[in-house]
Amino acid sequence: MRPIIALVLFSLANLCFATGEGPRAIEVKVSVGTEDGKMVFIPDHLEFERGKHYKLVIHNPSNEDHYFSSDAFGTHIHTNKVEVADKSGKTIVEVHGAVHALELKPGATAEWFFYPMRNGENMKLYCHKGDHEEKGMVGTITIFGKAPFSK
Ligand SMILES: [Cu+2]
Repeated sequence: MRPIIALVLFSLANLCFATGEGPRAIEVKVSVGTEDGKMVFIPDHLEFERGKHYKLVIHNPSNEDHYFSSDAFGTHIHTNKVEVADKSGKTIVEVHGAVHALELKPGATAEWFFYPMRNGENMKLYCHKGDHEEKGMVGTITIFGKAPFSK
């Protein structure tokens, strides 16, 4: 019995690696806008700790386009990839390389896989669509903690 369990666990671990998100990505969800059209990010403050691997799930539940933009955030992380899925949830696009803004169409979801690299406190998050920022579509992102291999 034991070898079979070990084999199953081993296969599961391989599956995790095969998806490219690693076994320990911490999932964090954020909404850009709301179903009833409010100009907000929910939550409007995000925190990430160095030494951990994150999967930030950005969803637009509203009826209009919204951005998830943060120039500083983009320079404080290492982006592994951004995945975009179709309506069935199947990944149709993978974006690799540095990213600092995403525009999400109504109903869209994107998954941003990254490692926090440098500390930053209350880095500005905003939506630069039309006058959304002035209407309240702003937030902050903090990266804290020590580098993984420092004492
Ligand atoms: Cu917006």
